[in-house]
Amino acid sequence: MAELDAVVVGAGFSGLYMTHLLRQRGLSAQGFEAGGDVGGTWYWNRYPGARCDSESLSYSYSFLPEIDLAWRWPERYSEQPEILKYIAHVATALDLRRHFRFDTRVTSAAFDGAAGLWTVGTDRDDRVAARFLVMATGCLSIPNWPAIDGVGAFRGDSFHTGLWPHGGVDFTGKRVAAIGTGSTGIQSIPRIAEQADQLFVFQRTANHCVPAQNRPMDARTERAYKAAWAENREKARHSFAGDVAPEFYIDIMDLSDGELETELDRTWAQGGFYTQYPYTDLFTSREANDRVAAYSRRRIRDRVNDPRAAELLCARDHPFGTKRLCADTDYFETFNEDHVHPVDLRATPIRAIDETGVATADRHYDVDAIVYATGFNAMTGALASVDIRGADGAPLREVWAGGPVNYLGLAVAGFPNLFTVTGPGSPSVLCTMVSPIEQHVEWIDRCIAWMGDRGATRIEATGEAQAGWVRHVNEAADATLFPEADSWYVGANIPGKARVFMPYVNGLKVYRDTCDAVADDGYAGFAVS
Ligand code: N01
Repeated sequence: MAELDAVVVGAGFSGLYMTHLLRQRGLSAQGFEAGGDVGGTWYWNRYPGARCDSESLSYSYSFLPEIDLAWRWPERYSEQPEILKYIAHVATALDLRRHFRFDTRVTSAAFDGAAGLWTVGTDRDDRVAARFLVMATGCLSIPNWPAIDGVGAFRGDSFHTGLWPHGGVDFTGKRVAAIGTGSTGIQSIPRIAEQADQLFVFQRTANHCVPAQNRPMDARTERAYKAAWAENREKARHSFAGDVAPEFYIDIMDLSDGELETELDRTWAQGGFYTQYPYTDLFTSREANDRVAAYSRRRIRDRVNDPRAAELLCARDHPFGTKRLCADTDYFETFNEDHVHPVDLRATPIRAIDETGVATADRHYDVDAIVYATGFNAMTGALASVDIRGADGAPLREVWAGGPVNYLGLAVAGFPNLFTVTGPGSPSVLCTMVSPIEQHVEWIDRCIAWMGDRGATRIEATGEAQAGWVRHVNEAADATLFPEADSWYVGANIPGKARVFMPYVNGLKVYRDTCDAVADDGYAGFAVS
């Protein structure tokens, strides 16, 4: 059996950078990737309208200034093919593909305490041993097929947005059911509606949504950003959300109604996440949040002609932004089209899917295709899908049955030399993703180098440090409105999943400082031998 320094699972932004750093240190690293090529999320999510809700100029590696400065993003928010092109370019430039086995899913990983090695197995019968195991498996990579009776019975075409066919899908002339109105549904529904003959949008919960205000890349903005590239990148690294947008300088509750209206008009015109970055009390004061939510509903009513449809599309059951905020392009106007029909699943729940379509409480919808925009088993799903066994043989999925526990979102007590990138307990999904990915990967790289320098071969989070971190992550979340929503952040989208708020809400800067302090302190909270 091959014996390596490290195995890296996943060839998205995280796994590629991790592999690059390990190889730069002269360590042997084998990567495995279930997809046929690099890209991670951007390899799988090819649904119509798939686009990044983070600004293109911030959504790339900061450790490659030459590529970054030369790269031309066509739009403010990049479409999936553009991002995949960028990742593929980086993989080629750094010659990273040769370190990966593609079309290969890691199925098991067990730590042998005596040898101090992980034995990793795949669905293609690979078996390799490695000192370190880095799970760079992404936060949103295990598609959630909803638990609806008869999902497999449908005789037309079924698509999950997270497993979209590479050749694309032509819905021209088709009757289509779209189930799910989160970020993905909101991006894809307008594009599907452009082709479909009839489109039925099955909505269980209206989500808060702001206009993306996507547009072709503005040449002046790009020039200004690149002229101050190093400062911008440094600012993003030490920001709350890994971005350059101005953050937290306005108390909503200090503003009169008129002032707030003007202020929100301004941020809505900027679009996207700019609508949540400036506000200090948006996620801590229900009253402040309610005022923004009310404004957002008014803006939707302005866009949807049919008042009943407009009311249906207005989010009410959770505070603004406490489910991941959606950003739309033409979503609400789509419902002004005669062939687009919203279906209110609160009033008429889906009873079953059958051979010919979708049966709700009050009627049957005959369709040719069903699109499931039903999300993912987020943050823990990919880790739980691998049979990972720690030093005493305990399976990670059982250790996490009551909710994920770890130290710094990076390491789990009882699982030596295992690192997770952007796992639960880290700010990850609350940020522009590439920034926390770089922070995690660089921290892991530094840790492995530090161990090498002092001849250490084993590092493991202590139970005490882990308990303290889990407590801190929970307390931080409980000081906000986030846990109120039935979101994937708390696992509420997966039946039976423990309800725990998984991301770390105090932001990237605080998190980075904490992780750096732990490292500076000789990896406090870890047992090293
Ligand atoms: O998934 P979701 P998503 N019957 O879980 C509905 C990221 N992302 O793929 O709210 C009927 O948010 C469910 O209804 P409800 C981003 O972080 C990023 O849209 O549970 N409906 C909901 O409407 C995002 O948050 C970008 O009541 C069912 C929908 O399906 C994350 O991916 C772009 C159902 C699922 O929404 C996930 O977004 C797109 C059922 N049984 C996405 N089960 C970027 O910008 C579920 N639903 C990078």
